[in-house]
Amino acid sequence: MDETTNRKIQQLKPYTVNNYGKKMTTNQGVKVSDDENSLKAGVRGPTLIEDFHFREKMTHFDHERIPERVVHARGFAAHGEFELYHSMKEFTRAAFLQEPGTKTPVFIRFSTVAGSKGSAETVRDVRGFAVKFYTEEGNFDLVGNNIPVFFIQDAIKFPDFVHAVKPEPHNEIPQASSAHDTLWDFVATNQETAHMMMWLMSDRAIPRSFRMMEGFGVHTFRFVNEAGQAKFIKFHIKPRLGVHSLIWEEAQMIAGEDPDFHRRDLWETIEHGNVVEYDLGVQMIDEKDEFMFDFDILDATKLWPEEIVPVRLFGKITLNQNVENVFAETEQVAYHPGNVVPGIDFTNDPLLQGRLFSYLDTQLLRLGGPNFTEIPINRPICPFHNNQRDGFSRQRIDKGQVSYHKNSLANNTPSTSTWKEGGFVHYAEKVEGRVIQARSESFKDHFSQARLFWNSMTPVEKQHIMNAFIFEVSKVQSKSVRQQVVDMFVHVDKELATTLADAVGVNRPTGEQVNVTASSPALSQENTPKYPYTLKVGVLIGEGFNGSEVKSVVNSLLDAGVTVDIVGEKLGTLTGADGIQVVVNQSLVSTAPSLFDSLYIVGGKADNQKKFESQLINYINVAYSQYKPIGVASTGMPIFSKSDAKPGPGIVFATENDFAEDYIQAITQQRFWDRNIYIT
Ligand code: HDD
Repeated sequence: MDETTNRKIQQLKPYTVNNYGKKMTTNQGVKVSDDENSLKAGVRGPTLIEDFHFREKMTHFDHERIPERVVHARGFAAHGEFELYHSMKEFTRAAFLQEPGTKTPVFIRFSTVAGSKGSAETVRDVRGFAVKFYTEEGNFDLVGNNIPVFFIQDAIKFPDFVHAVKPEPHNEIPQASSAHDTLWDFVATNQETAHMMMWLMSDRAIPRSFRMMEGFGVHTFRFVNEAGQAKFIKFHIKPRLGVHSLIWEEAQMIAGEDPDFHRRDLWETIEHGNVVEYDLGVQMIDEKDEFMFDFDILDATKLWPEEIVPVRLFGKITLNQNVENVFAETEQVAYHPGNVVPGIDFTNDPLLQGRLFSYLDTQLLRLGGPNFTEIPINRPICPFHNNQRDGFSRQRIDKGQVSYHKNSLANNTPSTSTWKEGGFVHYAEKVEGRVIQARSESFKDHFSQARLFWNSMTPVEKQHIMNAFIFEVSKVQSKSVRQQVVDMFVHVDKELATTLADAVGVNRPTGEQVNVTASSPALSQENTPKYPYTLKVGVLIGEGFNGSEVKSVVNSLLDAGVTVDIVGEKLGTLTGADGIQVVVNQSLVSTAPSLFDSLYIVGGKADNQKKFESQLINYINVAYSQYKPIGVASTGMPIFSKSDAKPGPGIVFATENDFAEDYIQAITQQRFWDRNIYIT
């Protein structure tokens, strides 16, 4: 599906405006004669209010900001399609999940949660993963995250959690960070957070790319088929490139070097025509098996281990078109977990139930009234008819005398639809019980799955989690909170809590870890697929390089789908010893080693040789300390040998027979953890 067949893009087309080459007018369409001087009484006199162009320009500017999202303010989106490859007809009547080959336009917005709209993207945080499916039967929104569980079990606690994680209100510090007193105070006093905090401290919270994250619907939803039979489901989105992360030191550097790192990555990938693909699937549990598990399937702090309840993949999501205008599309898009289509329904998960209220409510404020569904990006691609009328900025012009139901003057239309006609009929779940404000006993185990996650990590992943705990809790000023955190996480792992206690100056914990020995290999990123495709290599190069060698290596990299930047002392053209020329597209000062997945050290001559060499040595040292693969060309050896990097895993020399092949293999592996360096 490209521009011509994606029905959502087609729908947006009439709204897009090209101002290039046009005459400037006011919003009333009047041609403007002067846009640099306001109308004045005398050339040095006061401005006159009758200057309608000045007034209109200024008032529009004065009003051009809207409230940022209360959470997930920092986000980036792209258009694409979903194509069904296995029919799910047996389980759901959702029209877009019936016939293999059916294509549905999608718009996906990725986000961080805590930071403001302009905050850095590589901070430690959960990532939002919100998908709008523009189906023939209306919009279905899968408003998920890149982590399968959540901080709290009941939506009534959401404002408290968000107040705790956002910058502290008295000084608005820290920005886009959970490393502060109020968050950890909330964690220790609300221990249902334990499982999610393990994920937040893990590498999942510093993804390499939006293209390399899993997406999860988190809640238990329902599929309902044509016969009215239901199954409990959880949605999963799996990136075809696997799940990959930055390391913490790298993420922090990138936050300064390129705060737009994740959006740039997605934007450039799509602009270059490269493929961005995920698979969509569900885990399913029969209604009769609702109580078969040692966790409550309605508890959003629990996952369903994939080894016990496998993920059934049924379709592919492809992102292939960037937006035309970020405000019009990405900022104004309004997702809502309550936007479902016939065949997909809710459950009594108390977190989901509360979300069903919150999203519409927040959008009324953020987008200024009830007509935000008419904003082009939010419109369904199917027609919609009802008796809702008026309100701020109403766009559509509903004809006729009648705007009520039932009626006889319009032959009782718009009319409702039966189940058979495709009407949404809420699932007739039997519910009984007394009205009560309480938490189910079955929601009370907060530590077993936190430990399951810990057990599933490799030693390197555990070390990263440990380091994250030490970093975050070291930022907490209150000794009492630090002690409470240690005393809480001993229930996950005694060694983790004891090491943390020693590192943050509090007493070692006396409690015990829960007795869980199980693990779930699907949770470890070590088991994820790995490909060289779209990984980024910086070629560090100066005059006098070996042209045929470099050309052949770069061509092999490009053939493997690797993205290559030629990085030199300055922008311009460089000439090799054999006369071959390369164009430098990044200078050593305009980019940085953390922004590459690997470096190819070619070396050579520069105007300021001393500076050039010291810059290259710094690049090598940083990449080496970040466990990245490094390729060394025949001319790169002298510089490489002056760096701190040691020959060993992930260091590939041109002297090797199959250099290009070995180097691409190293790039594919991405990290070489067994380097003997102090940062882990
Ligand atoms: Fe939420 C935005 C995901 C719990 C209330 N949420 C928002 C976005 C995502 C999520 C991805 C950004 C959508 C976009 O790009 O515009 N939220 C989640 C997930 C949750 C979750 C996966 C747990 C499973 N959220 C949650 C709760 C509440 C909210 C419990 C309140 C009861 N979320 C909101 C909100 C936001 C929002 C305040 C802010 C902006 C918006 O909705 O449109 O209504």
